[in-house]
Amino acid sequence: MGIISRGFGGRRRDSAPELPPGQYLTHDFPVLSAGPTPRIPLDRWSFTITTEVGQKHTWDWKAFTALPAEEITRDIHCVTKWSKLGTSWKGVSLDTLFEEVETAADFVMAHSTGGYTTNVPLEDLLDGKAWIAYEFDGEPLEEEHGGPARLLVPHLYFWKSAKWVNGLEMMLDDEPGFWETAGYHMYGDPWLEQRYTGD
Ligand SMILES: Nc1nc2c(c(=O)[nH]1)N[C@H]1C(S)=C(S)[C@@H](COP(=O)(O)O)O[C@H]1N2
Ligand SMILES: [Mo]
Repeated sequence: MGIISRGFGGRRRDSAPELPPGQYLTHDFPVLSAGPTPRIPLDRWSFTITTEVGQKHTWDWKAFTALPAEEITRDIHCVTKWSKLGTSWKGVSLDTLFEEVETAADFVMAHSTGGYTTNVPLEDLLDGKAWIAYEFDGEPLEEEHGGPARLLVPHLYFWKSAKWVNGLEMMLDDEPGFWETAGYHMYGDPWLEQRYTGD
């Protein structure tokens, strides 16, 4: 060794080849919430996919956790520049949830208890790319991190992974959610550094 490279400002930061541009490595798990943490009892939890013609597909906690679940290990990247590598989750693939859904719409608005929303193209939720996660590191997902269940879309910036998600609404046109309305990028690919509108 002997050579220590310094980042901007002279601060040393962990970096790794698997980090997207502009990101630094963190080993803790920061909590980022735009509002208070809702407490959602499991007997009042439900998740609904609403199609563009108003058809609803709803799962309560019992039905949801009876679906086949997957163990997921992925890197996550927050737009505030922290990345966390190899995070472990358990959840239901969106492929499973969309099996019984008929839709011609290409865009999705995720809705959360508390009013948070975020938009994602449907194709970014399918083919093994997204889950409704309810365990982290082998434990029930903590409320601060979105428990009982959150959307997990690890290939996009983490603001797309809506905590306390309670539904997906199919949309014919792409519309901005909470942060996208405030100037965040409509798509949010961390490898292309799509942080803000115009990136
Ligand atoms: N409902 C809801 N989901 C949310 C947020 C939020 O404020 N409310 N923040 C987003 C942002 S900006 C990030 S970086 C991640 C943070 O998740 P964490 O608190 O588990 O680290 O959640 C995303 N999902
Ligand atoms: Mo974020």
